[in-house]
Amino acid sequence: MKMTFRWYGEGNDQISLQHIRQIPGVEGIVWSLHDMPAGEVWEQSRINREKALIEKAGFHIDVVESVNVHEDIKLGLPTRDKYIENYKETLRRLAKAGVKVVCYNFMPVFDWTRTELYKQTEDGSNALFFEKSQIENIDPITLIDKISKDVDVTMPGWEPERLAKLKETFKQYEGFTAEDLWQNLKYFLEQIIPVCEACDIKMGIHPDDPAFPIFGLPRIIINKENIGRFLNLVDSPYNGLSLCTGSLGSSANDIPDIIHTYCSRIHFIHIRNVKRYENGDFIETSHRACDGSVDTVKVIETLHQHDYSGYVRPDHGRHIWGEEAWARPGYGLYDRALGIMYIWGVWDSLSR
Ligand SMILES: [Mn+2]
Repeated sequence: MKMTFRWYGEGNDQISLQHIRQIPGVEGIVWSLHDMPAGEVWEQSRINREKALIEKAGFHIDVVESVNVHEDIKLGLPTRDKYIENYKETLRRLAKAGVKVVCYNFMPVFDWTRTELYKQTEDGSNALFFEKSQIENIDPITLIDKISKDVDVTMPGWEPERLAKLKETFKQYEGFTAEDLWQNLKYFLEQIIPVCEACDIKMGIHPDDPAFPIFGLPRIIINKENIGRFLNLVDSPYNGLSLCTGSLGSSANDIPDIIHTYCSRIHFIHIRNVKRYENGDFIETSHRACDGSVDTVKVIETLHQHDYSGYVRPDHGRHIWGEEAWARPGYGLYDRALGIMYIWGVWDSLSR
Protein backbone atom coordinates (compact mmCIF):
# COMPACT_ATOMS: atom_id res chain seq x y z
CA MET A 1 0.00 0.00 0.00
CA LYS A 2 1.42 3.35 -1.02
CA MET A 3 -0.02 6.25 0.97
CA THR A 4 -0.76 9.53 -0.80
CA PHE A 5 -2.52 12.81 -0.07
CA ARG A 6 -4.52 15.02 -2.40
CA TRP A 7 -3.21 18.55 -2.83
CA TYR A 8 -4.73 21.30 -4.96
CA GLY A 9 -1.53 23.13 -5.87
CA GLU A 10 0.29 26.26 -4.85
CA GLY A 11 -2.02 29.22 -4.31
CA ASN A 12 -5.00 26.90 -4.62
CA ASP A 13 -4.70 24.96 -1.36
CA GLN A 14 -4.37 26.36 2.17
CA ILE A 15 -2.43 23.26 3.20
CA SER A 16 1.30 23.33 2.53
CA LEU A 17 3.43 20.47 1.26
CA GLN A 18 5.54 20.91 4.40
CA HIS A 19 2.51 20.15 6.58
CA ILE A 20 1.68 17.10 4.50
CA ARG A 21 5.27 15.90 5.01
CA GLN A 22 4.56 15.66 8.73
CA ILE A 23 1.77 13.10 8.30
CA PRO A 24 3.36 9.67 8.86
CA GLY A 25 3.94 7.51 5.81
CA VAL A 26 2.76 9.82 3.04
CA GLU A 27 4.97 9.24 0.00
CA GLY A 28 3.09 10.86 -2.83
CA ILE A 29 0.96 13.84 -3.76
CA VAL A 30 -2.19 13.26 -5.76
CA TRP A 31 -2.30 16.28 -8.04
CA SER A 32 -3.81 17.84 -11.13
CA LEU A 33 -3.72 21.07 -13.08
CA HIS A 34 -6.99 22.17 -11.57
CA ASP A 35 -7.52 25.16 -13.83
CA MET A 36 -7.26 23.09 -17.03
CA PRO A 37 -10.64 22.98 -18.80
CA ALA A 38 -11.74 19.46 -19.76
CA GLY A 39 -10.70 18.60 -23.30
CA GLU A 40 -7.54 20.74 -23.45
CA VAL A 41 -4.05 19.32 -23.88
CA TRP A 42 -1.95 19.89 -20.75
CA GLU A 43 1.22 21.85 -21.45
CA GLN A 44 4.40 19.86 -20.82
CA SER A 45 6.05 22.85 -19.16
CA ARG A 46 3.23 23.16 -16.63
CA ILE A 47 3.33 19.42 -15.91
CA ASN A 48 7.08 19.63 -15.37
CA ARG A 49 6.78 22.66 -13.11
CA GLU A 50 4.26 20.87 -10.89
CA LYS A 51 6.46 17.77 -10.85
CA ALA A 52 9.50 19.79 -9.77
CA LEU A 53 7.59 21.52 -7.00
CA ILE A 54 6.16 18.30 -5.56
CA GLU A 55 9.36 16.29 -5.88
CA LYS A 56 11.38 19.06 -4.26
CA ALA A 57 9.13 18.66 -1.19
CA GLY A 58 10.04 14.98 -1.08
CA PHE A 59 7.01 13.36 -2.72
CA HIS A 60 6.37 11.34 -5.85
CA ILE A 61 3.90 12.50 -8.50
CA ASP A 62 2.70 9.03 -9.57
CA VAL A 63 -1.03 9.72 -9.32
CA VAL A 64 -3.04 12.40 -11.13
CA GLU A 65 -6.61 13.08 -10.06
CA SER A 66 -8.19 13.92 -12.37
CA VAL A 67 -7.83 14.37 -16.09
CA ASN A 68 -11.42 15.40 -16.74
CA VAL A 69 -13.35 13.92 -19.64
CA HIS A 70 -15.01 16.45 -21.93
CA GLU A 71 -18.80 16.36 -21.87
CA ASP A 72 -18.92 15.74 -25.65
CA ILE A 73 -17.17 12.40 -25.07
CA LYS A 74 -19.78 11.35 -22.51
CA LEU A 75 -22.53 12.54 -24.83
CA GLY A 76 -20.98 10.79 -27.84
CA LEU A 77 -21.07 13.90 -30.04
CA PRO A 78 -19.11 13.99 -33.33
CA THR A 79 -16.70 16.49 -31.73
CA ARG A 80 -15.59 13.80 -29.26
CA ASP A 81 -12.78 12.52 -31.48
CA LYS A 82 -10.90 15.79 -31.20
CA TYR A 83 -11.22 15.74 -27.41
CA ILE A 84 -10.17 12.09 -27.23
CA GLU A 85 -7.04 12.91 -29.28
CA ASN A 86 -6.29 15.70 -26.79
CA TYR A 87 -6.82 13.29 -23.91
CA LYS A 88 -4.35 10.83 -25.43
CA GLU A 89 -1.76 13.56 -25.85
CA THR A 90 -2.16 14.63 -22.21
CA LEU A 91 -1.65 11.00 -21.16
CA ARG A 92 1.54 10.76 -23.22
CA ARG A 93 2.88 13.93 -21.67
CA LEU A 94 2.03 12.79 -18.15
CA ALA A 95 3.78 9.48 -18.85
CA LYS A 96 6.84 11.40 -19.97
CA ALA A 97 6.87 13.10 -16.56
CA GLY A 98 6.64 9.73 -14.80
CA VAL A 99 2.94 9.55 -13.91
CA LYS A 100 1.70 5.99 -13.33
CA VAL A 101 -2.02 6.27 -12.60
CA VAL A 102 -4.71 8.65 -13.86
CA CYS A 103 -8.01 8.93 -12.02
CA TYR A 104 -11.11 10.13 -13.90
CA ASN A 105 -14.85 9.74 -13.79
CA PHE A 106 -17.58 9.33 -16.34
CA MET A 107 -20.54 11.02 -14.69
CA PRO A 108 -22.88 13.14 -16.79
CA VAL A 109 -22.84 16.86 -15.93
CA PHE A 110 -21.84 16.62 -12.27
CA ASP A 111 -18.69 15.27 -10.75
CA TRP A 112 -20.10 14.76 -7.26
CA THR A 113 -23.19 16.05 -5.53
CA ARG A 114 -24.09 17.05 -1.98
CA THR A 115 -26.81 19.34 -0.62
CA GLU A 116 -24.72 20.85 2.18
CA LEU A 117 -20.97 21.37 2.47
CA TYR A 118 -20.83 22.33 6.15
CA LYS A 119 -23.45 20.25 7.93
CA GLN A 120 -23.05 20.77 11.65
CA THR A 121 -22.74 17.56 13.66
CA GLU A 122 -23.24 16.86 17.38
CA ASP A 123 -19.59 17.20 18.36
CA GLY A 124 -19.22 20.61 16.68
CA SER A 125 -17.41 19.33 13.60
CA ASN A 126 -19.08 19.63 10.22
CA ALA A 127 -19.12 17.55 7.09
CA LEU A 128 -20.48 17.13 3.58
CA PHE A 129 -24.10 16.03 3.66
CA PHE A 130 -26.57 14.65 1.14
CA GLU A 131 -30.27 15.11 1.78
CA LYS A 132 -32.23 12.97 -0.63
CA SER A 133 -35.57 14.80 -0.34
CA GLN A 134 -33.82 18.08 -1.24
CA ILE A 135 -32.40 16.57 -4.41
CA GLU A 136 -35.82 15.27 -5.35
CA ASN A 137 -37.45 18.67 -4.88
CA ILE A 138 -34.93 21.12 -6.23
CA ASP A 139 -33.83 21.84 -9.76
CA PRO A 140 -30.08 21.38 -10.23
CA ILE A 141 -29.41 25.00 -11.18
CA THR A 142 -30.91 26.25 -7.90
CA LEU A 143 -28.92 23.68 -5.95
CA ILE A 144 -25.66 24.73 -7.58
CA ASP A 145 -26.38 28.39 -6.85
CA LYS A 146 -27.08 27.60 -3.23
CA ILE A 147 -23.99 25.44 -2.74
CA SER A 148 -21.62 27.74 -4.64
CA LYS A 149 -22.53 30.62 -2.31
CA ASP A 150 -21.02 28.70 0.62
CA VAL A 151 -17.50 28.50 -0.80
CA ASP A 152 -15.05 30.87 -2.37
CA VAL A 153 -12.83 28.24 -4.01
CA THR A 154 -13.43 26.39 -7.25
CA MET A 155 -14.23 22.80 -6.50
CA PRO A 156 -13.29 20.03 -8.92
CA GLY A 157 -16.27 19.19 -11.05
CA TRP A 158 -17.85 22.55 -10.29
CA GLU A 159 -15.60 24.70 -12.45
CA PRO A 160 -17.08 28.02 -13.59
CA GLU A 161 -16.94 27.09 -17.27
CA ARG A 162 -18.88 23.93 -16.53
CA LEU A 163 -21.49 25.69 -14.38
CA ALA A 164 -21.99 28.45 -16.95
CA LYS A 165 -23.25 25.90 -19.47
CA LEU A 166 -25.33 23.88 -17.05
CA LYS A 167 -28.73 24.57 -18.58
CA GLU A 168 -27.48 23.85 -22.05
CA THR A 169 -25.77 20.66 -20.90
CA PHE A 170 -28.92 19.39 -19.24
CA LYS A 171 -30.77 19.93 -22.49
CA GLN A 172 -28.20 17.83 -24.34
CA TYR A 173 -28.87 14.96 -21.95
CA GLU A 174 -32.62 14.89 -22.59
CA GLY A 175 -33.60 11.32 -23.45
CA PHE A 176 -30.07 10.08 -22.82
CA THR A 177 -30.02 6.59 -21.28
CA ALA A 178 -27.61 4.52 -19.21
CA GLU A 179 -27.02 2.33 -22.30
CA ASP A 180 -25.98 5.42 -24.27
CA LEU A 181 -23.49 6.23 -21.54
CA TRP A 182 -22.12 2.66 -21.55
CA GLN A 183 -21.62 2.83 -25.30
CA ASN A 184 -19.81 6.17 -25.13
CA LEU A 185 -17.61 4.95 -22.30
CA LYS A 186 -16.67 1.87 -24.34
CA TYR A 187 -15.82 4.05 -27.33
CA PHE A 188 -13.61 6.25 -25.15
CA LEU A 189 -11.81 3.27 -23.56
CA GLU A 190 -11.20 1.54 -26.88
CA GLN A 191 -9.42 4.69 -28.02
CA ILE A 192 -7.34 5.49 -24.96
CA ILE A 193 -6.39 2.12 -23.44
CA PRO A 194 -3.97 1.21 -26.28
CA VAL A 195 -2.21 4.53 -25.62
CA CYS A 196 -2.08 3.72 -21.91
CA GLU A 197 -0.59 0.31 -22.68
CA ALA A 198 2.03 1.91 -24.90
CA CYS A 199 3.05 4.60 -22.41
CA ASP A 200 2.46 2.59 -19.21
CA ILE A 201 -0.24 4.69 -17.54
CA LYS A 202 -2.99 2.88 -15.68
CA MET A 203 -6.46 4.38 -15.83
CA GLY A 204 -8.65 4.24 -12.74
CA ILE A 205 -12.28 5.20 -13.04
CA HIS A 206 -13.82 6.75 -9.94
CA PRO A 207 -17.26 5.41 -9.00
CA ASP A 208 -20.20 7.76 -9.35
CA ASP A 209 -20.87 9.90 -6.34
CA PRO A 210 -23.50 9.32 -5.04
CA ALA A 211 -23.81 5.82 -6.46
CA PHE A 212 -27.33 6.21 -7.80
CA PRO A 213 -29.00 8.31 -10.50
CA ILE A 214 -29.87 11.91 -9.64
CA PHE A 215 -31.76 14.61 -11.55
CA GLY A 216 -32.80 11.97 -14.07
CA LEU A 217 -29.20 11.57 -15.26
CA PRO A 218 -27.86 8.04 -15.65
CA ARG A 219 -25.14 6.78 -13.32
CA ILE A 220 -23.39 3.52 -14.19
CA ILE A 221 -20.30 2.97 -12.02
CA ILE A 222 -22.39 2.26 -8.95
CA ASN A 223 -22.19 -1.39 -7.86
CA LYS A 224 -20.34 -4.69 -8.18
CA GLU A 225 -22.20 -5.92 -11.24
CA ASN A 226 -21.66 -2.70 -13.18
CA ILE A 227 -17.99 -2.55 -12.19
CA GLY A 228 -17.63 -6.06 -13.64
CA ARG A 229 -19.28 -4.91 -16.85
CA PHE A 230 -17.02 -1.86 -16.95
CA LEU A 231 -13.82 -3.92 -16.60
CA ASN A 232 -14.93 -6.15 -19.46
CA LEU A 233 -15.56 -3.22 -21.83
CA VAL A 234 -11.84 -3.35 -22.46
CA ASP A 235 -10.26 -6.27 -20.66
CA SER A 236 -6.81 -4.87 -20.02
CA PRO A 237 -5.00 -4.29 -16.72
CA TYR A 238 -4.67 -0.68 -17.86
CA ASN A 239 -8.43 -0.29 -17.69
CA GLY A 240 -8.92 -0.25 -13.94
CA LEU A 241 -10.50 1.34 -10.92
CA SER A 242 -9.99 4.20 -8.51
CA LEU A 243 -12.17 2.53 -5.93
CA CYS A 244 -13.86 4.97 -3.56
CA THR A 245 -15.35 3.47 -0.42
CA GLY A 246 -17.29 6.65 0.30
CA SER A 247 -18.95 6.88 -3.11
CA LEU A 248 -19.83 3.19 -3.22
CA GLY A 249 -20.81 3.47 0.45
CA SER A 250 -23.55 5.98 -0.38
CA SER A 251 -25.70 2.97 -1.23
CA ALA A 252 -25.69 -0.54 0.22
CA ASN A 253 -22.65 -2.02 -1.55
CA ASP A 254 -20.55 -4.81 -0.03
CA ILE A 255 -17.26 -3.01 -0.58
CA PRO A 256 -14.91 -5.66 0.87
CA ASP A 257 -16.50 -8.13 -1.57
CA ILE A 258 -15.96 -5.70 -4.49
CA ILE A 259 -12.30 -5.33 -3.47
CA HIS A 260 -11.90 -9.09 -3.11
CA THR A 261 -13.37 -9.70 -6.57
CA TYR A 262 -11.55 -7.00 -8.54
CA CYS A 263 -8.40 -6.36 -6.50
CA SER A 264 -5.96 -6.86 -9.38
CA ARG A 265 -7.70 -4.05 -11.30
CA ILE A 266 -7.69 -1.52 -8.43
CA HIS A 267 -4.88 0.94 -9.05
CA PHE A 268 -5.90 3.60 -6.58
CA ILE A 269 -8.24 3.60 -3.63
CA HIS A 270 -9.96 6.37 -1.69
CA ILE A 271 -10.75 5.33 1.85
CA ARG A 272 -13.40 7.19 3.80
CA ASN A 273 -16.60 6.52 5.68
CA VAL A 274 -20.19 7.71 5.29
CA LYS A 275 -23.20 7.16 7.47
CA ARG A 276 -26.33 6.24 5.55
CA TYR A 277 -29.78 6.92 6.95
CA GLU A 278 -32.91 4.94 6.17
CA ASN A 279 -34.46 7.84 4.24
CA GLY A 280 -31.56 7.85 1.75
CA ASP A 281 -29.61 10.73 3.31
CA PHE A 282 -25.95 10.29 4.09
CA ILE A 283 -23.25 12.25 5.87
CA GLU A 284 -19.48 11.90 5.73
CA THR A 285 -17.95 10.77 9.02
CA SER A 286 -14.55 10.03 10.50
CA HIS A 287 -12.72 7.08 8.97
CA ARG A 288 -13.46 4.88 11.98
CA ALA A 289 -15.57 1.82 11.11
CA CYS A 290 -18.07 2.28 13.96
CA ASP A 291 -18.75 5.91 13.00
CA GLY A 292 -20.28 5.11 9.62
CA SER A 293 -21.88 2.50 7.39
CA VAL A 294 -18.68 1.37 5.66
CA ASP A 295 -16.70 -1.34 7.45
CA THR A 296 -13.39 0.40 6.91
CA VAL A 297 -11.53 -2.19 9.01
CA LYS A 298 -12.71 -4.95 6.72
CA VAL A 299 -11.85 -2.79 3.68
CA ILE A 300 -8.26 -2.44 4.89
CA GLU A 301 -8.15 -6.09 5.96
CA THR A 302 -9.23 -7.19 2.47
CA LEU A 303 -6.56 -5.01 0.86
CA HIS A 304 -4.02 -6.50 3.26
CA GLN A 305 -5.10 -10.07 2.44
CA HIS A 306 -4.51 -9.32 -1.23
CA ASP A 307 -1.11 -7.75 -0.50
CA TYR A 308 -2.40 -4.58 -2.15
CA SER A 309 0.54 -2.61 -3.46
CA GLY A 310 -1.34 0.19 -5.23
CA TYR A 311 -1.97 3.76 -4.17
CA VAL A 312 -4.22 4.81 -1.32
CA ARG A 313 -5.39 8.13 -0.05
CA PRO A 314 -7.71 9.19 2.73
CA ASP A 315 -10.71 10.72 1.04
CA HIS A 316 -12.83 13.55 2.40
CA GLY A 317 -12.57 14.35 6.06
CA ARG A 318 -14.84 16.33 8.34
CA HIS A 319 -13.84 19.87 9.26
CA ILE A 320 -12.55 19.78 12.81
CA TRP A 321 -10.80 22.13 15.21
CA GLY A 322 -12.23 25.15 13.43
CA GLU A 323 -10.63 24.50 10.06
CA GLU A 324 -13.90 25.12 8.21
CA ALA A 325 -12.81 28.76 8.36
CA TRP A 326 -10.12 28.11 5.80
CA ALA A 327 -10.21 24.55 4.49
CA ARG A 328 -11.77 23.31 1.27
CA PRO A 329 -15.01 21.40 1.76
CA GLY A 330 -13.99 17.81 2.51
CA TYR A 331 -10.30 18.60 2.17
CA GLY A 332 -9.12 19.91 5.50
CA LEU A 333 -5.84 18.75 6.96
CA TYR A 334 -6.71 17.30 10.34
CA ASP A 335 -9.38 14.69 9.76
CA ARG A 336 -7.64 13.36 6.67
CA ALA A 337 -4.42 13.05 8.71
CA LEU A 338 -6.37 11.20 11.43
CA GLY A 339 -7.80 8.99 8.70
CA ILE A 340 -4.30 8.09 7.54
CA MET A 341 -3.34 7.12 11.08
CA TYR A 342 -6.43 4.93 11.32
CA ILE A 343 -5.57 3.21 8.03
CA TRP A 344 -1.96 2.67 9.15
CA GLY A 345 -3.16 1.47 12.56
CA VAL A 346 -5.23 -1.31 11.04
CA TRP A 347 -2.66 -2.11 8.35
CA ASP A 348 0.31 -2.26 10.73
CA SER A 349 -1.47 -4.41 13.26
CA LEU A 350 -2.39 -6.86 10.50
CA SER A 351 1.22 -6.89 9.29
CA ARG A 352 2.44 -7.55 12.82
MN1 LIG B 1 -13.49 9.48 -3.80
